[in-house]
Amino acid sequence: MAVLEKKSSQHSIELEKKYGAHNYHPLPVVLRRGEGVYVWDVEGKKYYDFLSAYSAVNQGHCHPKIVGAMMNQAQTLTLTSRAFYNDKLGEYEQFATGYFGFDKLLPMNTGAEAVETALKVCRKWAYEKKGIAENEAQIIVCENNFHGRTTTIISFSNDPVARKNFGPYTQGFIKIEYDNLVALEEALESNTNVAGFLVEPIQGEAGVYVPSEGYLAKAKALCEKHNVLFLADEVQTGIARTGQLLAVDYENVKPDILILGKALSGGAYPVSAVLADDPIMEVIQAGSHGSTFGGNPIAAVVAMAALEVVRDEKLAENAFELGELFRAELNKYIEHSGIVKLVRGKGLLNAIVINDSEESETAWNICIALKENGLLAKPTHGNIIRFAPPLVMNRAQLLECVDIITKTLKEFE
Ligand code: IF1
Repeated sequence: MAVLEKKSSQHSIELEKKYGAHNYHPLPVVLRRGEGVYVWDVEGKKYYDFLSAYSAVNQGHCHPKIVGAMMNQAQTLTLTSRAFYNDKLGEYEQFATGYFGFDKLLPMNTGAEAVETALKVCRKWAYEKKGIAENEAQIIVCENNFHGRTTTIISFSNDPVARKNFGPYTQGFIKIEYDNLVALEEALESNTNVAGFLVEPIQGEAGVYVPSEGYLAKAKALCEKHNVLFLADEVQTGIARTGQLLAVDYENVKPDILILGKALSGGAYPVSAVLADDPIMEVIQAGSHGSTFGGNPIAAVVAMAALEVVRDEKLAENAFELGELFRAELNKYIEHSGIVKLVRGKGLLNAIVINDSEESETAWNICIALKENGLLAKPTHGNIIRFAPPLVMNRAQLLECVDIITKTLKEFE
């Protein structure tokens, strides 16, 4: 029997290069274990995880309560499809609708599926409740949005790499500038067929753009005035990431349609959801939407456990406090820095902007150096690095990470 070769990092990288589609350019690190705020590579080196799988692992890697729920259900009943009922979905829907304050939940699996579902619900509501002529509905979206990778979603993206050669593109979207209420009002007043406004409460991929104070509340009010649905994509900003349960909570905005994903499962399993009240969700009747895995019993118990962890471990409060500390500590460094222009974000969704071009390699090189120093982060653009650790981090760990980050940045001064 072949001696089990110790699988080196290089071996794993070469396998992916040879047998996997090259749809990512990962940082050259191969992870094999995660626990809480830490991950370990194949060679046993330990890192702080400052990406949290793009804010999916808010509850920390392999949280025992979440993994325990998943393992127990996996040995009992994994999937029935929705052709039959299962004994966990109704319980989860009752729990989650109460948790977020909506009448109904439509269960899906990935964030993009939930965004697509929300777009379908919005259009169907526009035709059947608002009375817009069929196939005429328009949905307003923001420049530099990121809502997923399906053909319809990239149809309203302005990222050339995400769009190129994937046409023909889905119609029915109006793009406006983010954080611009005048542009939103103009779009609402000059188009009678607007069904909805889809927005990220903080634009994550664009570089953690936090909109002006009051933007979300005023945008919701404009939508109400024009009988247009407000769709909040909280796939990345939700589940306590920004220091509130939802980023829209900072402005006491209740979306007409709420889109959740990622940390809804704590990163243990693909779970996403669309929540709305009855007057909107009732447009969905049997046969008009579905998914093989949507609402499966594992997803249901994992999501309930993940949400209980957020509540019981007060992760939103922790994210708020540690976020304030993180930005305050980084700003002390930035005052004397020649390369970092600013730090921005809310809670533990933050980014630093390097004074270099979007096309530069600087942010990447800094992330390589951070890796060498025991912290994993990834640039969103050539000059922006996102910092998003698991929300279970404690103050001492955060301060140690600030030291690693500032020490590494000084190497580039
Ligand atoms: C990639 C970005 C982050 C999202 C928002 C929906 C989705 C996402 C606000 C779709 C997903 C992921 C996708 C992943 C990298 C990551 C990402 F860089 F792509 F933009 F987080 F910022 N709405 N974001 O952020 O959810 O279908 O992936 O479950 O595609 O490279 P998904």
